[in-house]
Amino acid sequence: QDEDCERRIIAAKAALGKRAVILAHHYQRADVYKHADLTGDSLKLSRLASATDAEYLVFCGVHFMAEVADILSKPEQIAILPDLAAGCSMADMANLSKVERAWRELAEVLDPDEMVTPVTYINSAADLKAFCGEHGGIVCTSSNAVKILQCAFSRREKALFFPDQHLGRWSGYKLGLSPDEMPVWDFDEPMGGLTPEQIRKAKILLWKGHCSVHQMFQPQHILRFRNQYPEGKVISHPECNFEVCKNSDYVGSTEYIIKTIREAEPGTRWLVGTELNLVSRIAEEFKPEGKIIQFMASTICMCSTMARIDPQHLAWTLENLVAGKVVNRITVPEAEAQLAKLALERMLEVSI
Ligand code: CIZ
Ligand code: SF4
Repeated sequence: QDEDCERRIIAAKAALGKRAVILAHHYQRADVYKHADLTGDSLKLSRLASATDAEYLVFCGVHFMAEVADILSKPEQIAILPDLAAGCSMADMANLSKVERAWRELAEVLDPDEMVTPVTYINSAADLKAFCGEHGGIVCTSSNAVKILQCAFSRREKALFFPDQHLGRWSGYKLGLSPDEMPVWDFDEPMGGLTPEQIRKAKILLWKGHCSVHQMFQPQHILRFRNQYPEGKVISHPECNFEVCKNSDYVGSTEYIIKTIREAEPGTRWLVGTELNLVSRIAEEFKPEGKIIQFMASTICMCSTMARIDPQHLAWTLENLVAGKVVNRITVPEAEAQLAKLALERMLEVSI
């Protein structure tokens, strides 16, 4: 059945030719990834896709990524997500009504000239990016969060960072902020569970969100590795908790992790704290150079929503396109898309 599915994907791809481009995120499973025309992180994929003349952008990733592809692509291009249930649990931890409530509550405590800049990680719904566009805010990725926060601080004194507290905390730490300058905004509590005093003292208010995959990595995984292989290197994604990042030799985005290991000396040993599909892929890729690449946790940590994009859904999507039928199109309403684009463009101006 797997082989049958593979044949169907190859046949449909051939029939569509240059009309469709298949994009696959680094976290995508191997049996889907191998059919990709373009691979990368979410932002790189959207930019590469909009630079093509393809009519259909078949995004093998999660929902917010297909939204970004729709926002940044040409008007005639159509973004498609092969399974609409492929969401991101972290992105779901912030929604517009909770962010608007936080905004109102902050306005009660802070003077207008002390108000915060909203900064959203790209892992968020389009309406939150639009909120940022409307309120002088900006989008960031895991590659540029430090630079984007610096830019936010050059405009206003404080930032509200959502949805990932860990990326926000690590970036603030890199900017020299102390823990009490970065309290957590608990969106289930009135006033984020903070006192007016704490809010006034804060430089970054960290939304209480996290990635369920990266939270599995723990400092003891690193300790065990270092005891066994003192010469080994540890590299982690900034969605990992603070202690994991602090105990790593390198911290950075998926693109950064791949580049760092690619450029490392042959024969080096690595412990990697990010999604399993990515780690397994680079372990294979760099094996011929004698690089030994280990996954950080002993349990399996895959992005289960990303894994919903399976060969069956990809085959079904492509075959419908061959038959002239667009399924699972992702469209961001025009007004929302324009504001979200503004927040994305502010980021692109600061950082390429
Ligand atoms: O922006 C992306 O693609 C994600 C989710 C992570 C990363 O570090 O690339
Ligand atoms: Fe979202 Fe985590 Fe999956 Fe990334 S790994 S897409 S943050 S759930």
